[in-house]
Amino acid sequence: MALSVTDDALLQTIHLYSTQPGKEQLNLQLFGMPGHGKSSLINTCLHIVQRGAFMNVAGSGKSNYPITMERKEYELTPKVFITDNRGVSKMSPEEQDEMAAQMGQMRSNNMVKWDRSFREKLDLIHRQYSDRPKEITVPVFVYSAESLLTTERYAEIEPFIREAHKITDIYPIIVLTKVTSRTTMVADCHPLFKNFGAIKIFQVENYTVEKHEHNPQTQAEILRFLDTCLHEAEESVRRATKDPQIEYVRHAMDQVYHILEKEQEKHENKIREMEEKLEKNKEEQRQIVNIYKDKDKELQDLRKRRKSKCSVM
Ligand SMILES: Nc1nc2c(ncn2[C@@H]2O[C@H](COP(=O)(O)OP(=O)(O)O)[C@@H](O)[C@H]2O)c(=O)[nH]1
Ligand SMILES: [Mg+2]
Repeated sequence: MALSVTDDALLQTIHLYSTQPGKEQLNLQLFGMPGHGKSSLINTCLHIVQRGAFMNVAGSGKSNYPITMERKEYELTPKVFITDNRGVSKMSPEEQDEMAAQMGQMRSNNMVKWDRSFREKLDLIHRQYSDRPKEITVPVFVYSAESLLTTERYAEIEPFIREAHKITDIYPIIVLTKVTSRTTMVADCHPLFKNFGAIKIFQVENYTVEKHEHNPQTQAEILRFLDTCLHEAEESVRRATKDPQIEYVRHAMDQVYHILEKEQEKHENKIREMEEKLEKNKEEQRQIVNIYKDKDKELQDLRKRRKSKCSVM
């Protein structure tokens, strides 16, 4: 594998990278829909950084089985890890929630669980807050240039990008994959992602099981991408404006607030319904009483009339 002077320098920077005191490792968290090339991106990064033979370490092509709940971490260097997350099919609130948990480093047993109950979520915060992992998280969003970025898709992705930024204080780094055959689509994607604030965009033709002969463009782009991730991580530590875990707790608290608000609304509606029912019952009672009164009056009149008839006779 030939290395240009620039590539060689970048590769060295990556290998020599060491986290700042207090932080043990850097974690590049990959997100994106199934089949968009996350596992392939990991294989490509491992192959380029470690300079060994190409291997399908991350299990590329196995993404069509959504039951895979695993979240796997791969070591690029002793200080830099790259994490493959379960493919996201729809950017549903549950999935966004789970991504928020992962970016806030609030996860349990490395298992991805979309439907974590509220109680579990709070317990997790409790348990992990005292034993906080010292990772720096850089969110990376993987998007295939073969997939049309429609308005609906755009609307689905937007909250994720916003949330990822809110939690990590880093705009997700965008990696567009499968770019060779889709150059026009790639150009269309750029302004859309930039609109989200995600201005760091890379175009990668991944190495795949079928096609992994040396590609100087892929190599250069991957090295630039990794170098940018390191820079972003260091910048965020330097800014130190946000603590991802506190941001996650905030996110969870917002949810408690919304759940309580909804519950209260439900109760208020129920009370209103019962009050209306009570009012209706009272009205019915009033009507029955009136009917009785009328009947009673009729009866008395009848008696009076009978009495007078009798006295006449
Ligand atoms: N041509 C091409 N194929 C790719 C690229 N990246 C991934 N693939 C193929 O797309 C399919 C899904 O990739 P995979 O990495 O498993 O996606 P994941 O579900 O996001 O992990 C596999 O068949 C890969 O070989 C790429 O950049 N170019
Ligand atoms: Mg995969």
